Parts: sequence; C-alpha cells; structure tokens
Amino acid sequence: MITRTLAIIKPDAVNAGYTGKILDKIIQEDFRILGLKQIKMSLQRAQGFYAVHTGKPFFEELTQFMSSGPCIVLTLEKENAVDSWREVIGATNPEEADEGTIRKEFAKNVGENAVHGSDSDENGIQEIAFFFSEAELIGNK
Ligand code: FUP
Repeated sequence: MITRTLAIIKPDAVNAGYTGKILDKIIQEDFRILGLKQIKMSLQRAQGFYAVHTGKPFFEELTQFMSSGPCIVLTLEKENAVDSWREVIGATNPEEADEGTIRKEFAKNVGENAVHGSDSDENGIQEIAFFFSEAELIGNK
C-alpha cells in the first residue's frame, strides 16, 4: 500500500551541510516528496512534537537539540513508506546502524542522529499534520 511518513533532517545534519546528500538519497530511493520546508522549532514546539517521550531521561537534551537550529521537515510517500524510510535511516543509535544507512553515514551519536522517521502509519499521519497543512502537500503525478 502507498503510505506516508514524516521525515526530518535534524539540526546536526543541516548544520554540517548534509542536507543535499540526504535529499539525494531520498530521491534515489524513489520516495515522492509531497512537502518540504525548513523550520526552526521553539522549545515548546519541540516538546509538543516529542510529547510521547516526556519524562524520559533524554527528553530535555532532545528537545533542546531539536530547537537549537534549522530542521528540514518532509512528507514522503512510497509503498510502505514508514518501514521503507526506517530501513534507509538505520537504527536510532548510529553505532548500531547498518552500513549504507543515513545514520551510519551522517549521525554523530544517539542524540544527534541526523534524521527522524515516523514509527507507524498512524503516527506518520499525526506527525505530518503537526507540520503540514493539506494545502502544502503537493503530488507530482
Ligand atoms: P527513532 O524512532 O529511531 O527516532 O527513536 P526514538 O523514537 O526511540 O527516539 C527519538 C529520539 O530521541 C531519537 F532520535 C534521539 C533521542 N533519543 C536519545 O537521545 N537517547 C535515547 O536513548 C533514545 C532516544
């Protein structure tokens, strides 16, 4: 089934100049880009996006980091988009990520790990709506 996932190029990767290489990978892997924009989240917005992690030991560091600089947020569409994108990005901790994955290549550590991907179709729909209005999602059929 053709589904959607949210993807984020995180501040570490944007600041390091990896945006072009990561976008190229997205295109090479045949994802259809329905939406793409650069944003800078306030701390409050980052806390809202990661609300599911509230109270976890890494929450403070994570939300500070995600609001520290620019992110590129994308809505991607593909057959089985969530799993497909998670395969391309690799494990949360780059030390555990497979060769050839984005996190293996570009992530610094488990906290500053270059990219985000939704973890289910339902969460993907919610996360996309967190950043994009319907009018901002443009197909290229
Ligand atoms: P993922 O779905 O791979 O992005 O991973 P999680 O949803 O488990 O975690 C979300 C973010 O929290 C990670 F991208 C980075 C941060 N995190 C840490 O900093 N330390 C951890 O031990 C786990 C997650």
